[in-house]
Amino acid sequence: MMPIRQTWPEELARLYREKGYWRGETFPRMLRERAAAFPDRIAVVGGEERWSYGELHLRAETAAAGFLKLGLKPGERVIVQIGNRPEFLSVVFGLFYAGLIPVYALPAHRRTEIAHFARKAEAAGYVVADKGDGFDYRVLAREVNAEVPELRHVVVVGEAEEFARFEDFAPDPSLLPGNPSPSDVAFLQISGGSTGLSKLIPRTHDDYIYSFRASAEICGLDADSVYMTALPVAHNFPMSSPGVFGALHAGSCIVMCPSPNAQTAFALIEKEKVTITGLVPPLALLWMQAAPKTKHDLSSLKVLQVGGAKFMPEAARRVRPTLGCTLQQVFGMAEGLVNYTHLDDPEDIIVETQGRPISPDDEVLIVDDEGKPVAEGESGNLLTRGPYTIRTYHNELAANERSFTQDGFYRTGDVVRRTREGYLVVQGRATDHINRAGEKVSAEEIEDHLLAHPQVFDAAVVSIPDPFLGERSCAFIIPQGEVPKAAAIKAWMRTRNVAEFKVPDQIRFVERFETTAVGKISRKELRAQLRQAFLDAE
Ligand code: J2J
Repeated sequence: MMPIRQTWPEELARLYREKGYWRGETFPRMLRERAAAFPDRIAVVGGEERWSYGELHLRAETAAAGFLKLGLKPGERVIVQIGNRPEFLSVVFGLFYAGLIPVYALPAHRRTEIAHFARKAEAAGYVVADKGDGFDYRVLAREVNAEVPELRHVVVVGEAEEFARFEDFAPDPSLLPGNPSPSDVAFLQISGGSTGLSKLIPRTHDDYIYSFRASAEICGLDADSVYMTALPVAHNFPMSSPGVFGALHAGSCIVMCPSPNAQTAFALIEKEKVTITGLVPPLALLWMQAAPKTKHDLSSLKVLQVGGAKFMPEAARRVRPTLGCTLQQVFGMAEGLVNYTHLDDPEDIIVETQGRPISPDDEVLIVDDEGKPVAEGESGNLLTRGPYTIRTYHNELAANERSFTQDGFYRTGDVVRRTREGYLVVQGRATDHINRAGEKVSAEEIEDHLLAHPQVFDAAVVSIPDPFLGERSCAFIIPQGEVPKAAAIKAWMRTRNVAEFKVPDQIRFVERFETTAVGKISRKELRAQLRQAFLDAE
């Protein structure tokens, strides 16, 4: 089994400790300390469940013993695919307590993605909830198991059928290992996958806990806060910015909202007196549309965070008048760097920028295509390094070469400019992916699937501006032989067992790709040309 590491140069690690960013906290210690300090305070609410900090801790201990009794060994990797319910936390903290390494999959992922994570992480276990959103995850688990037999243990929350049942786990404190080291990798997060398949992002206890502890402070979380997750909790944003982990760190209450739909969410905001939640821009638009007509009392909501994709200033300006709360823009990435507008910033900064970095030691470089810093205020490629930004992906030699500079800066792929006040404004991006309502879809990954179709000679997938989604995907296809139906291509994508958000929104058949340039052009230029031609024709 390949070890998983994430390290920073020694002198920087020392600096990050000296400055108090890395405090030697670990996930197991964090929950144990809180459960001891305020056992009866409510930690998480969802469905019929309402667990105190003490209860979450006991459930996590039981889970940990169960995982180890099954035969999983500390250090092994376990894929977790559970939607917004309290068991997400008992499973994940159970894994932390057992010294196991969670790999966070999204509920939308299907066989292709899960099998890929299983192989890359060399995972030994897979935990799912029986059903979610009408989909049966046990069927998926069977398929993945058949494809990757090394995934020895499947655990199901709910009706387990032939698999191990999570609810049957029994406590056994004698099985639990000691505390991990704060510099150990705690889990693997999933990258947006800007080129090809999603990559695995190793985050350490020290670095990640710093990012959400500081986030919780910036977002004003305390014991009286009620943080609701409406986006899928496995996403880095609702997990850590400040997310469910930031909420636990601050001793707040978490509300697991099963769907981001305005009616469901508004009812929960009223019932649980939610004070803060986070959305992607399209959902924020829907909530603003629904708010004036709702019968629910939303007055407890103090902060609406919006991030994951660019929130347009015209829409951003409407948040306060429509929802009666402060907008907070969040520009972050699972690889590290997170920027926030601050709650007391002037309205123009809140509306027009994507915030500033969490840490005084987040290094931000804005460079041209040759790597030279641009003039102050000009836009360029955003490079960053700092106390919670990774230096490497797991098990990705080629991607690591591309994604990090020699001196350890992460190439975000985003094009930004910095205002005089030090706030970043996202202007666009340099990499070829589609940011579809905050879900990142790699053009290359979709093209690979399309090229496997017998009637597809060539394919190029591009992002098209969309008034609601922000961007949608359009696949340009040069057919081979008889021209297939667009619906047949979409149906084909579904047989590839990928997340539904990767199915192209639009299909265009073309005879050839126009290339005005002499000789070969790059895929990137080709995609840019097709996109422009599409827009010109609109
Ligand atoms: C424009 N683009 C944005 C924003 C992310 C907090 C919030 C979001 C994420 C996230 C996250 C954007 N405006 N406000 O992990 O902790 C685009 C950028 C970025 C990419 C990262 C968090 N907020 N983006 O979205 O790993 O292109 O993380 O590089 O999914 O989303 O995507 P992801």
